[in-house]
Amino acid sequence: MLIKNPEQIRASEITPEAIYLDRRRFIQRGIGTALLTAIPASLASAASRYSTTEELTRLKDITRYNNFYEFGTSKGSPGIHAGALSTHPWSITVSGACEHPGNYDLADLIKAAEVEERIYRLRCVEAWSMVIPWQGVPMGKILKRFAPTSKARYVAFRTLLRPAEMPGQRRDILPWPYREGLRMDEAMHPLTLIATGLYGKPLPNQNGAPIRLVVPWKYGFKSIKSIVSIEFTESEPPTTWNLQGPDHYGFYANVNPAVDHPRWSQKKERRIGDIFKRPTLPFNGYAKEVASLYTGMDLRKHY
Ligand SMILES: Nc1nc2c(c(=O)[nH]1)N[C@H]1C(S)=C(S)[C@@H](COP(=O)(O)O)O[C@H]1N2
Ligand SMILES: [Mo]
Repeated sequence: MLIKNPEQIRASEITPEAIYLDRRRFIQRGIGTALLTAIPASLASAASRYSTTEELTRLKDITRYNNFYEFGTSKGSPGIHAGALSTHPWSITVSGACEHPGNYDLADLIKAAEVEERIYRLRCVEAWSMVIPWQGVPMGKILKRFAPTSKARYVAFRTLLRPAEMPGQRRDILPWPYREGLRMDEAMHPLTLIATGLYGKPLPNQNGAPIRLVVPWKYGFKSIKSIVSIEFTESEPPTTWNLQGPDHYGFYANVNPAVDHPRWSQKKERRIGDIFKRPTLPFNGYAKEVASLYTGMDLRKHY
């Protein structure tokens, strides 16, 4: 086998993906991080017990095959148009049933030192899936700082409304701004992530810069992008896809191979990059961690 030494590798051969994978290999072998100053602190932490070891989806697919209707409805549109969105400065309004409502600057909300890596499956309701190496902070850690009161039973999220930079918002595709929500125990679950990056780089705009939600056991539409508002509520908040099609898109939207969508059977999925389909798992393979949140609930009714 011919092994190239670093001088022989042309710069053009080194992709951000390759650099990221290489760093991970060093970390996994336990090589002291003091020597590897280029490694973000986030990646130097031990592999999370919540991460999958499945093969990662290619960066090119993660950033060129997207759903972000604010930038158009075809898969390639966000990759083409989202670059125009300006994400500096970015602030988030926190309101509702909590002791510390206010307008928070993103940098004050998320400290670099807290960022960790999570490799999660993402399963879209359209029956495709990916494996994405996110960087982010467990949502619960952030929500706790606002001291939600006993009246806070749900959390509602909203995406930025800025038609000047989001061409999809100039058309009546969805009720804008995009809204999502979680029950409080779902939001506080350790798997629920506020993502700030992927593949060791700041979040690309098409993936929801500067911060987006990632709830790996639910269909992808719950994982709302480019969040500007967090509100603690007493009752179940309205959500975009549920408003659009109440019979097809439930509030819970837990991945469930036993409940089909009229357009897509949910029994199987195509992992982007694969040829053959694979079976879809209940709760997207996270049943051990999250099934207990739904004890006593009829998940055929609460789809
Ligand atoms: N604001 C907003 N968030 C969104 C969407 C959207 O159209 N607008 N699409 C959702 C859907 S349907 C999916 S599958 C995921 C896709 O995330 P990705 O493009 O990073 O893979 O984002 C979700 N978050
Ligand atoms: Mo989706």
